[in-house]
Amino acid sequence: FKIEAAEIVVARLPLKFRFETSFGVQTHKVVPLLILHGEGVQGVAEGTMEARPMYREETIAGALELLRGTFLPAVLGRTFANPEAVSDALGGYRGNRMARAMVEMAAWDLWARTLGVPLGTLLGGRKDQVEVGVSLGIQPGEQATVDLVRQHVEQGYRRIKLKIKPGWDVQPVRATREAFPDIRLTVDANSAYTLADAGRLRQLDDYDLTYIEQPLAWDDLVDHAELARRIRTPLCLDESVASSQDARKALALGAGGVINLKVSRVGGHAEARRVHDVAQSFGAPVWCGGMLESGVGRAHNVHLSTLPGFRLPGDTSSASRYWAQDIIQEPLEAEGGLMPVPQGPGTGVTLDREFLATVTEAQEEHRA
Ligand code: OSB
Ligand code: MG
Repeated sequence: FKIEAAEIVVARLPLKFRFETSFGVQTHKVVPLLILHGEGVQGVAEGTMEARPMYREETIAGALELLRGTFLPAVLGRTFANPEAVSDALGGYRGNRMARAMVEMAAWDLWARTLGVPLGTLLGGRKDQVEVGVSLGIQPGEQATVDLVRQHVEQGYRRIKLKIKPGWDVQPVRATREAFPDIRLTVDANSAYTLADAGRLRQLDDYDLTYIEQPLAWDDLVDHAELARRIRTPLCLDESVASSQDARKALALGAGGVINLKVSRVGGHAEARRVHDVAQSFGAPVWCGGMLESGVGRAHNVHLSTLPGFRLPGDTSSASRYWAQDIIQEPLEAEGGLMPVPQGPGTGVTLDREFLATVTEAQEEHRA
């Protein structure tokens, strides 16, 4: 397939809820999109880096500059045998995996549409629906937490993940567990603790959590391995796994027993599949994380989640939880905790160009 032209669109969407994590509070999402135009088809991907380097080191401004100056010139006007060849074209560059993933993921969508096959099928997935949970931001108190959990349990979500931070950890977990003795419950600290907090984190062992997600530093595996020896609850790594090599090292060290797999964080679908395969070889489950994606990124996530190693519910909850209106035409709605995989070629979703235009902040075109 040929990549004839590229379009960058930056949109801004208001979130329906105030999302508080150990990083701070989010009320809007800036959505950078890359649209690759082939011969009569287009492939679309969403960047998941944020304006500021809080989650990982990448930023939207940095990604756009790399796309313009380096990554797009490496692929525009060229013909590729498959999406792996596209990532190979960017393989000499280090880091910046979320930026490279925009090119790689758009290429997968383009290729899948060229072949007329759903993306998940091309990746080797066989499911037509995937299990999903929700990630709930920090609430003002225990009662507010329990009320919000109840809403989502009633909607059928198969796992509740609570964001925690030092000073707000055991309290919401204890309250939630007392109100819901049987739900699958997890927490996510987004790197807010250190090994000095091991005693506090060990108190979470009393609440039957499926895992504690990324308690320690974003770039650390050794301390996670030490913490894993000191507490019973399994650790799940998110920020710390940027590649299949990271996954191998993490699992070999015992730094975690579960991986939150985000396709953009690891550089695209091909690398995500390698992370999935490494985890499978260690017998470790993976699940699909989210970055508050619009329907574009969400559809990519849902397709990736059809691989067999995704054995725990993902964060790809209903798009209507996040947005009053999405930038794609199709609804992405879970029912009973199951998200249907969009059918049709590629991601199976289509940009709503009319609505997108109303939320677009910047737009540019690139040709060879
Ligand atoms: O740590 O998984 C995370 C959102 C933004 C950045 C990091 C994370 C998250 C979430 C939200 O937990 C998941 C979602 O609903 O998309
Ligand atoms: Mg996380």
